Amino acid sequence: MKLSFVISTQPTRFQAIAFDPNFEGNAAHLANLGYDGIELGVREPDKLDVADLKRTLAKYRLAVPALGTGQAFVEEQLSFTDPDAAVRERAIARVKTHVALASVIARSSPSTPLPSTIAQDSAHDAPLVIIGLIRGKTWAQITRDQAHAWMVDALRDVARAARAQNVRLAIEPINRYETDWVNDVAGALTLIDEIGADAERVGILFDTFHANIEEPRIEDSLRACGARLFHVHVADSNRWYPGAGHTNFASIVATLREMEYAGWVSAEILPKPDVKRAAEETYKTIKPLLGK
Ligand code: LER
Ligand code: MN
Repeated sequence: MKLSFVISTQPTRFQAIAFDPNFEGNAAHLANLGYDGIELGVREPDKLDVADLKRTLAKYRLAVPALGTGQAFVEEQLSFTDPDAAVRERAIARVKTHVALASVIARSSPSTPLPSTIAQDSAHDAPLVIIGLIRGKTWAQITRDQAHAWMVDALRDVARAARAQNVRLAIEPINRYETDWVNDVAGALTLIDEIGADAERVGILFDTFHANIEEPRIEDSLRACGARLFHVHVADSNRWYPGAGHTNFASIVATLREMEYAGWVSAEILPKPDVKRAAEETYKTIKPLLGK
């Protein structure tokens, strides 16, 4: 298992993600601590200086395991279920730019070369685009069934684009205070079945913060993901760094090990007391559990 830390590439209202204009400073700090990668929260991929980003990632030998898309919802209200068709189309088009960016970054990533035994079009280890808040919510003026149908259609469309570029999608169950559906692993598994994409293309991002609110037993819900578990976000029960609350990370990582999960564990946490300290404390608590 590898360890990464979520950083936003621009200022955001989403609190559990650090933005520091000194991206290179953050990268240097994370690399010095021993992190393997940076997960990026990107609102508008087309506005990123990709060459500069790739230069920094290569300099510090950091991979990008996943791209977050939620800021397009938080900052611009783009979603797959908006009653306005033009907004839905913009949301789909936006996530396709995330897919394209994930593919470009992965190809240049120095620390995640594809093993030679794995064909270039294999989904194994392919970069992830996260589908969280961007999937949208229900609305008073449209039926829940209609919103659900739009969400499923959008996901099928984006999954096709992901397949063409060897990118995977990770559906993130998000707690009830942030969205009014797909709050738990059971809901995400049902949705994935409905999308009908190949098993290796669409899976689950399991976030321990949301799970602490929604899942009866975190370990059982992790096991329920099985091979659909594509990615893990760690945050403690208060969304501070692991170790600052009462979530049992030793038991969580032991369960991941038991499941032979070989993916990434990514800290998506409040930048408290500050980004650097949050990254240091996370590393201290999580890295020894992950082993090599
Ligand atoms: C994003 O990964 C997340 O966990 C959500 O809380 C976004 O609001
Ligand atoms: Mn998350």
